Amino acid sequence: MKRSMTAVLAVASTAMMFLAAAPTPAGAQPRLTGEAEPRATSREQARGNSGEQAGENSGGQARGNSGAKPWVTGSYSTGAANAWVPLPKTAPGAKVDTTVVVDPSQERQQYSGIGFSIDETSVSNLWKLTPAEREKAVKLLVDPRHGAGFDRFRLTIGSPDLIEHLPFWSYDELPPGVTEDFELKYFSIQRDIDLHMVDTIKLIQKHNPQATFFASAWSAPAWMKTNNRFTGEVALKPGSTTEHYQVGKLRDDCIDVLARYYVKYIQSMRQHGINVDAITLLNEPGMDVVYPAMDISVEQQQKLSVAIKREFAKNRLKTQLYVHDFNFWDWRDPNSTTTKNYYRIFNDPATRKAADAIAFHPYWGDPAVMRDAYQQFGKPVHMTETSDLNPATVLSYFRLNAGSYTLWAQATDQTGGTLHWTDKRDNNVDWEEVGRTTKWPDRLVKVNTETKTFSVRDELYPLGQFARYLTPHDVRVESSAPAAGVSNVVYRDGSKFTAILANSTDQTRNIRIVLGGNAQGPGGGTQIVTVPAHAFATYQWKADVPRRDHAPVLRSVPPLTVDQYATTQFRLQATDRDRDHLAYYATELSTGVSVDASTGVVTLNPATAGVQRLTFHVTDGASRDTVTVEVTVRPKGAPIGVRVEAESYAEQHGWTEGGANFVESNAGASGGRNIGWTAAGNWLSYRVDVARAGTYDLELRVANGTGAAVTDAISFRDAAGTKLATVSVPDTGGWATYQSVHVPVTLAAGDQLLTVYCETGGFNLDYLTLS
Ligand SMILES: [Ca+2]
Ligand SMILES: [Ca+2]
Repeated sequence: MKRSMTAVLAVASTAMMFLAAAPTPAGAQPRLTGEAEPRATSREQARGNSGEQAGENSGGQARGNSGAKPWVTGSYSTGAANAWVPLPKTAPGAKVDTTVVVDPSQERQQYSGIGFSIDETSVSNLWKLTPAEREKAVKLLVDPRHGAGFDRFRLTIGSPDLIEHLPFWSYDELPPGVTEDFELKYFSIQRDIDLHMVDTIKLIQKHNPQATFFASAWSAPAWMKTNNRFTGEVALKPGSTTEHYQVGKLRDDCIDVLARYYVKYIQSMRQHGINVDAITLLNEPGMDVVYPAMDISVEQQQKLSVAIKREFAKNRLKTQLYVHDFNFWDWRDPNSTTTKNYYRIFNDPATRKAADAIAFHPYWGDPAVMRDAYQQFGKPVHMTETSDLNPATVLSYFRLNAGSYTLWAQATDQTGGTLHWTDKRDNNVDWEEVGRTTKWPDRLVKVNTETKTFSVRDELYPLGQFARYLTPHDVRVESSAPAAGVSNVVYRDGSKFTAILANSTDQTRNIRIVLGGNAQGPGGGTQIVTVPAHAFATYQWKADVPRRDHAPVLRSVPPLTVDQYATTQFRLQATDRDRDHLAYYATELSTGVSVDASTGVVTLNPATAGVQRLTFHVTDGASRDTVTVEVTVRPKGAPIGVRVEAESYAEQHGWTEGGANFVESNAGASGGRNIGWTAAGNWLSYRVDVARAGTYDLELRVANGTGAAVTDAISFRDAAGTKLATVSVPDTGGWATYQSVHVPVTLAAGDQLLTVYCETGGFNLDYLTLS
């Protein structure tokens, strides 16, 4: 696991600076879908399941002016409404706000699920409900027709790092006097049965027969380890007073028996009717903590991977092996020399062959590592543990090729308690005290142990916009980058397309969907879909995919030099021998860059100075061509009234440039990024062009997850270092939950550097605006 936000702050405060318009088509017309059905039908077709119609999301929908059947079906959720609502009708003649380009010539990862962990704390809380209330909770979470349709679950092999009922346990606990058990005679999963883990899985299977399960161990049994201890043991690294390492290592002579231990677990679960279709090699190898954890070297990981696959084959198990199961940063970080660089396990061809997928956790590092690993090794990547409930994060991770998204430890009680988890590096920690004092409030499910009722967070509903509709038959296809406040991810199952669109703005957005160069909808290009403000909406429709013929060709674009915060345009030009309709798009766009899908006109209003390489594509739906344009942005001050992204700083002090992820990827932040890991004495400067001297309103967009307001956290200074204003940061309730604070500042005229100075740390900064 997972640093909780409190843990993140603790690390930060100890100054460990890592992180941790398309043309009207004359050609192919999309076919109309027959009925207004959601996933129920696709799942039944895909998985041979009988079923009923899903009533609550088969109404409404975008209809043609002719009054014909809807061409697109689906639903939307704003979260707060706590419902999956029929798609709104699009007003006739509505203005198109943006175009989503779908490129079926570019297939990416298969969808394999969204769900949560069957950890003992969560299970224990669910079993404090009455049977009827528990069933209601599970149904709301996993039923694809009447609930969110969660379908991917993480089981724990022995106890994980977080449980309600002590002690932590493995499945091979030895009686006094017995020191080893290479025959695994004492193997038993009885504790999982006694603690209702198996019962909970059965309940999930009842309400979602398509649910799938994978499993992770946090440690081998104590006797297989060099220090004969199941929980973690830490020591200071030689020569360091702050950095620790995990003392407990896997014994080299226990690699094979650990592989057989995994086999026995999978076989035991099968006896209960539970198919564990994948295991991870080990949760977070080498984590320097005192909860259950174990170190395995790169060489041991290689040998264990091969041993596991050998034992699986011997026992005719088709179970997959996910390697890594740790942070982005621990896999690889080109900007850091201290990462574990576990990607090195693939230097061994046998390990590369044994691994079916690479599993990631998000607590440290850059999520783009998933995309890079997917491209480099050609293997699926999965988010196997995360506490991030933000549906925007799910969408962005799926765009980075994650095949699944599994939440961690999502049910606590009304106080946020009932868990034993600590980041304290104390080998003799008082676990009873940890259990009394550790609180993880505001998880997805809150169980009130007094009233025996539950409540869920609003995020459940937008998360259902993915899980209710997608199946493992759906493969992601490439699609255009977020634009006009609307992001998207698109999947294809044969001729059926599923698009999830997220509108992060305060206004309704009307969106044209273009497949290749062809507008989607009856009548050809006249149809648009409408996404309400702050909604996640799912659209399904059927369309013919263009056949492969002649690829479009993009003309190269010479390098450009432009001014920061000034608007410049150029045009992409492509030809196609078949005269196909073409669409222009980019999969990633930096702030201030946009491309018109039909004309290929690129508009630059760069927020960041320096050299940028911009990559654009053109597609006819059957193939694509790509061009990269080098743009040099000359630094200029931001005019008054223009939003200045925190990450677009001119200079900074206090953070390690390139050595730490202080510029954090954050799907909820403006421009997709924020500045984090603030500490007293750090500063960021910004270039601002003040046309007229005067008093302006300074807006700072900040987040603070410490649980307390930070008084006088920031001073705003001019180029001479004079304090123009001091700003306090409120408790915003989370590190990704932003609020604006306003303060008046008096500025001289001219293009000048202004500084955001951290008087203290304890906040994230998204952007600032002077107006
Ligand atoms: Ca063509
Ligand atoms: Ca930002």
